[in-house]
Amino acid sequence: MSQHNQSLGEFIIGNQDSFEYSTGELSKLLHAIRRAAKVVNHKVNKAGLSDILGAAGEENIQGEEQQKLDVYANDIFIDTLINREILCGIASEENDDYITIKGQKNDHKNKYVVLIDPLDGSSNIDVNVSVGTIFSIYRRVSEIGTPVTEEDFLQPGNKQVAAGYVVYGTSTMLVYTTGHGVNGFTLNPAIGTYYLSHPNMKFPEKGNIYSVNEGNYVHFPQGVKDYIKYCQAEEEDRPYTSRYIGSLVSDIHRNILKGGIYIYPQSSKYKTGKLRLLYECNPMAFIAEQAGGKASDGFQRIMDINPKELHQRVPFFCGNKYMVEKAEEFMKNAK
Ligand code: AHM
Ligand code: MG
Repeated sequence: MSQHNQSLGEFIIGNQDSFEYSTGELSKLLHAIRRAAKVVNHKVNKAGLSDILGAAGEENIQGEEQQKLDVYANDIFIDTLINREILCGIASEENDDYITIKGQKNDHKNKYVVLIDPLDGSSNIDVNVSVGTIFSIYRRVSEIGTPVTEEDFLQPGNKQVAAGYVVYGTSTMLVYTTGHGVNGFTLNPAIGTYYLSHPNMKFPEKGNIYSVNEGNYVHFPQGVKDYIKYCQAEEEDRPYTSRYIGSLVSDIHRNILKGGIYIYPQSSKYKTGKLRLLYECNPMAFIAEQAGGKASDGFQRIMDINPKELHQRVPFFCGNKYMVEKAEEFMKNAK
């Protein structure tokens, strides 16, 4: 990758016309996300140097301890996105309720909503392991000129107009889709520009990685236990190799590049799974499908689920299509 590669800014402008509504607003929104991600990246990179490690002393709506960087990343994304005339609302993992944006003229004329997990996997920060940001973008369904409603956020994933993630890893990458394939951009920190480094990302045809928190094995449903045994069996291209970072963005990113399946199932601890449908699973599902993969709750397509609440959790099976289908087969047979 060099500065001869296309920059993210050039790419967004160059591909603006392939977007159905093509008013330039979505491009502006992606520019804003790109900018906020740079600021968060800067902070994440210096995490051991400034007083930013550790807990902030508060719990979020889901009863999880907020890390200082969770709060910081949330503020940066919200402040950056709110001040542009594009969004009518934002929902975040870190906020109990959604935020209504009236717009500078107080006329509620903006068309898009964003759902965001500003810093996913934040319990990994203190030990210098990659974390990420996940975002999902929809057009509002309520009438323009009126305040945004919950209905605008509770749309099924198949209505997403764009989704993506940022991985703050050994290098920082922004990966996104608007429904025309998946493209990945790597940040050159020296000049603060993202360059197209991974055009048209696709799962490789074959995968040999399974990613699941096996410490919870005894609490898993029988179908998942059976599938894990299948992954470990000595046959054809198996046993698969086990890789689990515990940082959704990094685990999925690796599996797209190398081929594999990620599973966070329901368990006796998390009755409906741990991951959140709207700002974790749906955007990752959109990316996975656009990369030729599949995302399911074990029985049905993630993006066809009709959400009932903002912080809803779902079981998540995501990866190479044939691997997810195999896991679904085990889930069905164990029912
Ligand atoms: P978070 O949003 O509170 O960071 O939780 C989500 C994270 C995912 O990144 C990760 O895949 C999962 O939780 C790990 O959970 P566990 O430690 O139970 O395996
Ligand atoms: Mg999260």
